[in-house]
Amino acid sequence: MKKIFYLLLSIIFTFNAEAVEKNIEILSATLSPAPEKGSSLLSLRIKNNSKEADQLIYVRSPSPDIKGIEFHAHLEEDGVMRMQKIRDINIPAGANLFLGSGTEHIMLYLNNPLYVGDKVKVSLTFKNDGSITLMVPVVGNDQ
Ligand SMILES: [Cu+2]
Repeated sequence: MKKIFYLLLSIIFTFNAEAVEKNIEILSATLSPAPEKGSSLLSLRIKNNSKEADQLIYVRSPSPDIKGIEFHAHLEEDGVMRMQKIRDINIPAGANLFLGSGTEHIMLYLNNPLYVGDKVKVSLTFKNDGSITLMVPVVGNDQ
């Protein structure tokens, strides 16, 4: 009897997981090469199909090559562009948003170099839409 109960419970949970509709679509994801260990820029194109804004709140990677991940904004101060750490990235309702060089972006700090052709597993967590896990390729600047 207990077994049947757990089986039913797992069916209900599976059904619910599939019934939840995803509003966030990741249209592209790339990493910049870092031949010397340092940092790599994670560029994303994100579409929010919801009528409500969402927020990118965490980016994580299980890879031992990744030491830390930060969200950055570009700010102009006395004519000089600087990067500043920010807590999260807003994804407006209906947006088709590019996060990368010159905008709000995601920076990975590295324990090891990253070369063109490498792939890094990355999980993005959105406040409303939950998590998406991707294998992100390292591509050259001309690609
Ligand atoms: Cu940065």
